[in-house]
Amino acid sequence: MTITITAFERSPDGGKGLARDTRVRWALEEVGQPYDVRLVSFRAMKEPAHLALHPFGQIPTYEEGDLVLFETGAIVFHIAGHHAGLLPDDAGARARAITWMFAALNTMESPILEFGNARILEGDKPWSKERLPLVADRVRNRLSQLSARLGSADWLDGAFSAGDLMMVSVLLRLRASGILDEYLNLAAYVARGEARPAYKRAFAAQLAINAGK
Ligand code: GTB
Repeated sequence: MTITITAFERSPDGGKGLARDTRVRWALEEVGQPYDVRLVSFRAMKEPAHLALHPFGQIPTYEEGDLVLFETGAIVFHIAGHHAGLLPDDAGARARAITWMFAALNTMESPILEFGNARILEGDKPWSKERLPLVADRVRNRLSQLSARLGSADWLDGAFSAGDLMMVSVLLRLRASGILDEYLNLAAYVARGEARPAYKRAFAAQLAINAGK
């Protein structure tokens, strides 16, 4: 069955791969599933046809026959659950990989998004100078804890899994801030993720759409 995802017609990052369709593309590449992409404008995202797929008017969405999904956590979990390559067969290891997906999305992504908002959207507010260090320290706190757990391992729990895919995708949002480089093992972990052929294919595919826009 054909898989179709949606992505920005024009990503505000100009092809840095930070929009969340990249993590879905990466998952599909890891499991070797071909997919189509439907590009949507910011205006089209808020119109009824797209809202029928995504109640919050965002990208990405995922369509496979009658199935329509939104939320990258749910989409990557669906892909990982239906194709070999992203979740271990052993029940315990599988549950731990899923735990890392949730940790990436709940425990790590929340302060990272807040930090991004504080840096970019609120940077011109009079209170920004006071608030930004607090928000940055919340991120550092989580990064220290994650760094301690990862230690010198390549991946979070044995072999590469959907948990790593999601964690690397979330950490990538920090690169421009320089904060990730304070944690050498995490910077190397993210680089390992980016070096995977499947990530490179996913990145190149979104770049082909967004480069030069
Ligand atoms: N929790 C949802 C998920 O994981 O799927 C979040 C989806 C989401 O935030 N989608 C964003 C969106 O559609 C695109 S990825 N935004 C439009 C809107 O809400 O109207 C977030 C994003 C956007 C831009 C950059 N960038 O340019 O660097 C990075 C990430």
